Amino acid sequence: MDNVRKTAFSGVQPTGRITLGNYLGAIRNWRPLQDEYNCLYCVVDLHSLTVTQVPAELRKNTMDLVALYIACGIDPDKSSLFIQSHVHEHAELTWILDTIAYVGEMNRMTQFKDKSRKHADNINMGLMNYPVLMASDILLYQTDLVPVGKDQLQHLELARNLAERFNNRYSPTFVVPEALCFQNGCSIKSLQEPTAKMSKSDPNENAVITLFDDPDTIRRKLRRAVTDCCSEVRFAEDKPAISNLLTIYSLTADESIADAEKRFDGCGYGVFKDAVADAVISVVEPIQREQKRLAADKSYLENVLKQGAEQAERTARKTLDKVYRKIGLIGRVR
Ligand code: ATP
Ligand code: LTN
Repeated sequence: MDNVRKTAFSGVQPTGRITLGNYLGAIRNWRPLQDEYNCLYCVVDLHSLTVTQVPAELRKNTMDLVALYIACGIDPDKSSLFIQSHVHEHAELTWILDTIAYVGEMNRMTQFKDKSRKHADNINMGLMNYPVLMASDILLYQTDLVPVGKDQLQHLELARNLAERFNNRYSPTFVVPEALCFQNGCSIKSLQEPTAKMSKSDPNENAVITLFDDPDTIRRKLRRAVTDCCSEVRFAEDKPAISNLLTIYSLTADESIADAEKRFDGCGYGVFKDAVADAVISVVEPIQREQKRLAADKSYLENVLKQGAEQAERTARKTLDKVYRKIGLIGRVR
């Protein structure tokens, strides 16, 4: 790894079909960082185990997501692209950080509370520990920058707190990371319930556009999207549904919200929704084509993952050795 450049790290869980929210809020913003930072992009499969997975589906989703990263412009020659479970240091550092994380602070995590409500029959220790594993992902690589959607800011704050706590208790060891949220921290909302975020695990398929939906499905879902009263295309707090569609349009058509409001002034919702569909399809279709091509090339993907894990492991091992030493564990003679 280049020691002069700063480091960026991010990841997405292979918990299902990647949504337009994941793409616009996170993955899309990763590509431009590659020329300036040492980038590590990870498929965080261990995180996804916190909710029940079907093993065969998890395997498929993981490889599909690797192909999708590349289709979205992650270049394996510029970035380390790897699967979290391939670098065992992630799980090991989690145990160490667990011993300095307080149950009280973990209990306050919004995502933990949300997921506990949604999966009341499976509130496992992993669900509560999820943010510590995420902190380990980040801190292992001495990460400076973490490009994520707005919903992850609380987790990032915990990573910063754990880094500072460890540094204060022992001695400076971890870089304290910063979040990078684009478009003023854009958050794409559900098409059916525009005050909730669009989420891959939403059981209502009509609420979510995935990067795997075909053009007809995308258009149908957008036509069925709920709207607000008064058939006026305007961005406003009391118009969450139309504001969400305007955000999606603005990001996919690359036009400001103000220009879009002017363009659709007096057009009515039908015309507007079709234009949103056109813009979304024009972004999603080329990615989809490339993803499909790459997903079929198993040996290429395996090579990318091998190289990515080897690169990641070198830095991860160095950090973990340092951590073990500082806390008083005896280093293994090799
Ligand atoms: P799940 O439904 O399984 O919890 P998710 O859709 O919330 O998944 P994650 O894997 O948790 O997706 O998130 C991956 C990345 O996408 C994160 O950086 C997150 O901030 C971002 N992200 C997720 N949903 C949205 C959204 N609706 N709008 C913007 N960014 C999002
Ligand atoms: N919790 C994140 C996924 C994630 C992540 C990370 C993101 C796991 N580890 C490290 C950035 C950096 C989420 O998006 N739900």
